[in-house]
Order: sequence, then structure tokens, then C-alpha cells
Amino acid sequence: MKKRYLYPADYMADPSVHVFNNRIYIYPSHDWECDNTENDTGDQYVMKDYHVLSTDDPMEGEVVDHGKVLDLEDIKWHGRQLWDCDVAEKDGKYYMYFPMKDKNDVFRQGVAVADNPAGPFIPEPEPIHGSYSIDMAVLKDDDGSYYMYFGGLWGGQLQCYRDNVGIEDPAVNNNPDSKNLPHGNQPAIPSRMVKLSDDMLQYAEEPKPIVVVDAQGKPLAADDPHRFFEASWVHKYNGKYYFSYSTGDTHMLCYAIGDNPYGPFTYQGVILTPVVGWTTHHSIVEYKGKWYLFHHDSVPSGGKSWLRSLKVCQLEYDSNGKIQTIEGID
Ligand code: FUB
Repeated sequence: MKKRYLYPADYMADPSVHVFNNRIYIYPSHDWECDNTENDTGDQYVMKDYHVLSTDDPMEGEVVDHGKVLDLEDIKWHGRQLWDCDVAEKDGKYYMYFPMKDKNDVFRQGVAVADNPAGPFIPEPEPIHGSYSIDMAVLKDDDGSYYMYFGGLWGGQLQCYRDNVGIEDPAVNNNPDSKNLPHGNQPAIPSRMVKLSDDMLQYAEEPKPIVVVDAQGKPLAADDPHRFFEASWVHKYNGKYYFSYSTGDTHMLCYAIGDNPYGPFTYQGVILTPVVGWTTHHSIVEYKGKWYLFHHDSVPSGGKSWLRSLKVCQLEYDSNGKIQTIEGID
């Protein structure tokens, strides 16, 4: 299968991709070299700004870097680590949703607003009320509703919350030894989703769990290698909702299908087998009648998991709507 490194000039990761004004816009994290020791908390991911990339042909066309569109220092409540962001358009305005640690080292979710898809994005003065954890992805549904999917384990701090209430200090409880992690055949910790308010700046409701169930309707267990870890994405295909995600420490991209944006979602299979590098993270988008998987790996940096490179390839469905598995290493 043909694959392309999209932007060899710099290390970027976690591509969230949308079609705006008939053009592909890529919203990645911007990886930086650092001296931090690599750990399960993710201290090696020290990102400090966002760039926007765009192209009119993901496999062959020129990829334009629109430059820095948001800097950590411009966000009033900043602590550190601008991780995976996403952008949604409503009524001609563009809303960037980004996770960042506040001054207490707790991940919160911010919003920044622009007049065009290439930014610059102006951050709101406060994080979204009641927000927590990382890796937000926004679906604009056909009825004009916007839904945000989010959450990530360990360094992403999701295990520190139950029913949207903190149960332990996220600045401490952010590694695989957490006592709040389920084990064995206990149900896995679910990702979350929430409808956005009409002004796109707040949650319109309490976040709800996204439950991934097996063919018998049983939630995937904590020891299932296909359970959710981070990197939510939702797209629609033939009227169905496809929820895809990273399995984290088992290094796959997997997916599940539901009949509505709230789920439940029934597990289907693997989209991408493990790549070079610890993390795997993606988005799926249709453009000019073809479907694409955007993701990252650490091949160009020689396997440094904190220096990742953007990649793209085509994605195919079979006649039953099943996504054909792509090899991460070939
Ligand atoms: O890029 C930092 C974190 O690594 C992301 O938020 C995760 O999804 C993983 O890719």
C-alpha cells in the first residue's frame, strides 16, 4: 500500500484532519526535542505550539505550512504540554479545542477561535468549565449538532475521574500503577463524549461514557488488548457512527460502530497494526470520493517516540462497511 510522509521538514503528530472550503486542513501536535526522561506519564511530550498544514491532494500535492497559529505562552491559564487538538467550523468561525496542563499540572480543555481554517486562533481566557483529560475530536453531525469525544489514560489522566468527578490528584495518579485502573475482566475505563453548546465554547451537558461492547453486548474488559486507551475519532459512513481509538500500550488503532453519536459502539476490528514508536494516533476523512487514514510514526526520528512524523494512506471498506486492516510496518 502506498503511504506518504506528509511533512518531512518537522516533527508533528496526532493529525486531526477536516475538509474546509474543499481543501484538506491538518491540525497536528508539534513535537519538540527534549531532555526529559521518557516515562509513562508522557513527560517527554513537551509540545508548546500548534501549526496548521493544508493540501488539495493528500497523496501527491504540495503541503502548505500556515505557520504557528497558537502558542502556549498566549494562553492565560497555561502550564505545559499542548497535546492533540481538533478544529470544528460553525457559521464561518473555526473553533480549536486543545488539551493543556494548567498551573497545577492537571489537563483541562481550552478553546481558541479563528476567522479562517488556517488561523491564527485566539484562546478563550479560561478552560471549558468542568473539562478534564485529553485528545478531543469533534464530530459535526448531519442535524447541525456538534459532539466532542475525548479522554486518555495514564499521562492523559482519565483514570482519575469517575462520573466526571475527580477521585484522585491527576498530577500524581498518572501512571500504570494507579490504583484506579481496573484489572483483568473488569470493564475497561471508557472514553467520554459530550454535546457542545450553541456558542461552541462550553459543554451543553454532562460528559457521558462511550462504551465499546463485544458482539454479545458485553463491555470490553480491562485486559482486552483492543480496549480504549486514547486518541478518539468519530466519522460517519453509510449513516453509521464509526468510533476509532488507540489501544495505547498494545499500540493498535481499533474501531467500533454505533447507530447514534452516544453509542453503544460494537467492536469491529483493527484499523492499523502497531507502528514504530510507542504512540499511535489518527484521523479518518473522506475527500473527493476517497477515504484517507492520517496518522504518525517514529521511523524518520530513528524510533524516538516523542519525535513523530505525519503520514497518510488510503483507507478501504469492504461491502459490509468493515474497514480493511492496514499494516503499520511494511
Ligand atoms: O501527543 C501527545 C499524546 O501522545 C497524545 O495526546 C496522545 O494521543 C499520544 O499520541
